Amino acid sequence: MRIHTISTSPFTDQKPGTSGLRKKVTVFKQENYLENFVQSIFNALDNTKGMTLVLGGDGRYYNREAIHIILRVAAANGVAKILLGCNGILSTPAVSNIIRQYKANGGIILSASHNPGGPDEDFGIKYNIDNGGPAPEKITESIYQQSLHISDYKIIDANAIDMDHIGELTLGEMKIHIIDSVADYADLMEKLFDFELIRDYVQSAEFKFCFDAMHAVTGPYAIEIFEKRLQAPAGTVIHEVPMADFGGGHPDPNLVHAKKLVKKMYAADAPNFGAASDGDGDRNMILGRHFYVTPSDSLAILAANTTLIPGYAEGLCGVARSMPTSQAVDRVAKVLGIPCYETPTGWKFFGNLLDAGKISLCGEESFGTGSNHVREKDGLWAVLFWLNILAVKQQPVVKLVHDHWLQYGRNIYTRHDYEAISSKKADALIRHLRDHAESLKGKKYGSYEISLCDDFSYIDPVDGSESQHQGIRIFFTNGARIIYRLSGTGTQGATLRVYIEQTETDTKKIRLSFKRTPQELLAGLIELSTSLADIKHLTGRTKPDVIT
Ligand code: VG1
Ligand code: CO
Repeated sequence: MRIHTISTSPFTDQKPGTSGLRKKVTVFKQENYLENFVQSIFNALDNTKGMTLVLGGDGRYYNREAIHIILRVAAANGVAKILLGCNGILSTPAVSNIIRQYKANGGIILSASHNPGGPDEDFGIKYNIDNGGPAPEKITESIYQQSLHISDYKIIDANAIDMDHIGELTLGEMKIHIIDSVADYADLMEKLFDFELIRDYVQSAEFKFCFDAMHAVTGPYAIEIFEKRLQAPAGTVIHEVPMADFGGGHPDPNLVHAKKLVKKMYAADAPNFGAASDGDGDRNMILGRHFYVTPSDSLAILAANTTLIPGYAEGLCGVARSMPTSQAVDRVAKVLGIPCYETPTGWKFFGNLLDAGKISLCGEESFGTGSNHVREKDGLWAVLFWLNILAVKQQPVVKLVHDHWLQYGRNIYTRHDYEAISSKKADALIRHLRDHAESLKGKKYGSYEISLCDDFSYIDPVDGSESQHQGIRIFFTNGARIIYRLSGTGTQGATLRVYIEQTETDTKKIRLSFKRTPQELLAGLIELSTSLADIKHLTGRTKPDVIT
């Protein structure tokens, strides 16, 4: 095996964002671009010699080519063994599980998650550590620093391997185990949930279920779990074949992009339960018949019903949510008498809390829910959690949610995204808010009075690391909140996310809210969110591109 040391020069744009490095495929295809980043990962790790790593991706365009490059760089850096998903496919939660199950030293996930795929679309790469979770900021920052100072990378010559058959091969001195992408993950799900009960439920005449895999990574997982192991009728899973371009769609499970599923769920003969997952399988959207469950509510409902699930029968030690996620789960934690942590956006902030046994369930408003079973958010896990609850309770989704609100109170919630605005304008908007935070306190707008405005910063309670500038928060005296932050996953300009939340504890008003949409219920606060940040003037936009 000949190891080549190739001279290279740094790219200045390899700073990992909320979830790894995401760029257009055309950027990744530049000479040395991927090689540089992979070598920077290895340089940031103490010692790559003898390591075992997990490798796989969501099957998007450039997945296979990237795997070949990564294998050759890994072999040259002395990595001993790679566990590679068959066909190069592994969902993000499956990677997390495999790292943990086989005690690997880490893993590399190739995905740009919910972003579209194809020659002119997005690609991404992310490093996960030995707990199975995304590398913490300390490591991503070190990878970035390495990328800024890299002068060469190591690579071996090798032909493309056959990754489409389970088995073992060697590349130079490195072993490659091509593993079944689905089996270990499906086995784990069987350990956590009551498959027998769910099997009966999904086969009963009165229950109909539809899962939209969005031509992304979860197709094979969903077929194995829902149609094979749980014996749901054939056709329960739609868009089940993973495609390099996700069939031309955005693999983003929300009301805008999961069109076919949403149409089905709002039709006259709609199924009782609908769900979808994203490009890499870590997100989930939950729908009932003619009813959409807000992700923040979904998290709270899972927390409130945990003890119905065999794998969580002992209850929760604590919960966490990302800062912009609604405070619905806080209410449940309060009733349960357990701590509730508030972290910056991104799953990497939950890892320490999960490892330290401070929390066992966590989630984000962006269709992400997970637990201590792995160290990533987990789409199919959340769907199974819901199925298990429904199988025990035998109630329509809408009733379950309404009853939850009546018992715990309702956090009416929406997120408005302004996509692909110029970075300069977006930065100016946030800076403007930050600079005026102090002066906003005490200001009154109709029935809304600002009690506090700040820029969220977080000190990790486990390792003391500090993360600043995580979003501008505006609190109102009546419990409402507006939050502004810029996305860290986009590949074009900046995306401004505005999170709007209002609390309601009066059961009479909660009942009245059943018939109205969050957009109607929050109209006044939404209006205020645009005027407070001067969105129209500073970005030129009159309405958001995506509302969830
Ligand atoms: C978004 C979401 C965040 C999520 C992240 C990764 O980040 O808001 O909650 O953790 O995507 O999810 P941002 O910085 O664009 O707001 V995924 O499914 O892309 O791995
Ligand atoms: Co994702």
